[in-house]
Amino acid sequence: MQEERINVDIITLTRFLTEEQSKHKEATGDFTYPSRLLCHALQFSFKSIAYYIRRATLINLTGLAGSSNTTGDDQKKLDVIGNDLFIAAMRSSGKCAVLVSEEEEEAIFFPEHKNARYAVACDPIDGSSNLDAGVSVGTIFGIHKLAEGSTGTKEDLLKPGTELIAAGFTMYGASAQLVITMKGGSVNGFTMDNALGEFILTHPDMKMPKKRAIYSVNEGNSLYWEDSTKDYFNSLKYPTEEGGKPYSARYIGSMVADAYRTLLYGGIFAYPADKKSPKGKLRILYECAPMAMVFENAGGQALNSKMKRMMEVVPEHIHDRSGIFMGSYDEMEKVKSFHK
Ligand code: AHM
Ligand code: MG
Repeated sequence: MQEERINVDIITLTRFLTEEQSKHKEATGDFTYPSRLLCHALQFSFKSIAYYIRRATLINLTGLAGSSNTTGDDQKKLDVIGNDLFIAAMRSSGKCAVLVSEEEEEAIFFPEHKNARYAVACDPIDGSSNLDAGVSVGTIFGIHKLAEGSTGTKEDLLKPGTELIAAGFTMYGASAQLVITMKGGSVNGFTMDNALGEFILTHPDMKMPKKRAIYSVNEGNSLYWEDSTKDYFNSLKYPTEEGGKPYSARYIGSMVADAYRTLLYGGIFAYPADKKSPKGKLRILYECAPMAMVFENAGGQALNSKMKRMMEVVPEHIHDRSGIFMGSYDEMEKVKSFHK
């Protein structure tokens, strides 16, 4: 019988970031990596949000909090807790000068931390309408460096995704999966080991399949879609070439879960702008731009509904929205050809 080999050289997220940081510094002499303290704080917020989500049904954390957030969505009790946990983590890191959260109308400033050099945008619990059914949700984050001489203003975040120094998400599913990427770097996936209390590198250097016949979109909105969007999705369902097979549809309704599957399996995820929501539904700073960075760094593409590179879209306001199409490289070429 073959003996099972146990991996004793485990790469935790902390180890990974430390090693990457020193490699990067040696290569470029530049410090474009988020500080270790900020990353520790992020990790801690993911672990604690995962913990509360797992226990929600047992400790009366399901259902509404009785309030609505800045974008008019009803807040779940867990939205409020996730937000509070994230804010506390960023404050205690001492490295975050300004934070934008989906759950807060205004940016939050931490002027007590004079040496803080980072601006963070986050959606603490994305897809929260799914929470009470135990469906996967996630936290999305994007990190910018403060402009030279800035002590932290909204403008430090009102920048294109191309200036993000790091971005990613954690999906709270059967296990907690953290995906992170740095500017110009690879995409790496970590799985939470609850026994060790650590995120372990399980998906190094993630690359998206170039194509896959899976589409992920809320087709309930198709009545409101532009004709080009209708034509594109119809072409996936009713192939005209001989022997062509229709695509499979997969839609969870949690961007993080739909994006994670698309990243691993390939295909396309879209939330197009439409006649009902001409500006789109998903938010640029803490949904679209971080995901676009992950997809591009994994070899995919991400565009807005005007077929502009999502990473180059500059929000005017912190909660601005956009239509988005993101997916495998070849599939995105097809999207473009229908939206000329
Ligand atoms: P939320 O941040 O309020 O949870 O909304 C964002 C979510 C995304 O996770 C998901 O892709 C989308 O809304 C689903 O919207 P819909 O229910 O309209 O399909
Ligand atoms: Mg959201």
